[in-house]
Amino acid sequence: MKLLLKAFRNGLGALIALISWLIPVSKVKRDDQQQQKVDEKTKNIELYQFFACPFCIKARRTIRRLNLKITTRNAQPQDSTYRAEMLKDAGKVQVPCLKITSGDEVEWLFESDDIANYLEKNFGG
Ligand SMILES: N[C@@H](CCC(=O)N[C@@H](CS)C(=O)NCC(=O)O)C(=O)O
Repeated sequence: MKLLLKAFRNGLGALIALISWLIPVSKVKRDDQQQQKVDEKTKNIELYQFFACPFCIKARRTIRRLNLKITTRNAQPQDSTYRAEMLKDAGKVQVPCLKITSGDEVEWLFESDDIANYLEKNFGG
């Protein structure tokens, strides 16, 4: 029963991910120089996520709309090194989560609303 529910949830999530991918977003436009600056900043940001999690879909959509090159890390498999890293360094496994690295400092930002606000504040129009 538990397995069936999990399969249903994952299937539904995958369907939402597909629909979200098919629905176009109105992307933020920048000139080449501005985009390069933004790309330089986002090199230090990674999104830890599960493919079919609705909160992660929302975060990926924000990233797409803001035209950001942010690497995604699959933390779903139980043996994922990203999952283990998150548990060890951030103290819990919860996605979506932004890993923001500046020099030796690492910040883990949880909560899809806070992630959207952070990205909007730093890279919005
Ligand atoms: N309030 C959080 C909810 C995030 C959440 O519930 N994420 C689930 C996946 S959909 C999670 O991280 N579960 C941990 C796990 O399955 O190990 C947000 O908006 O980001």
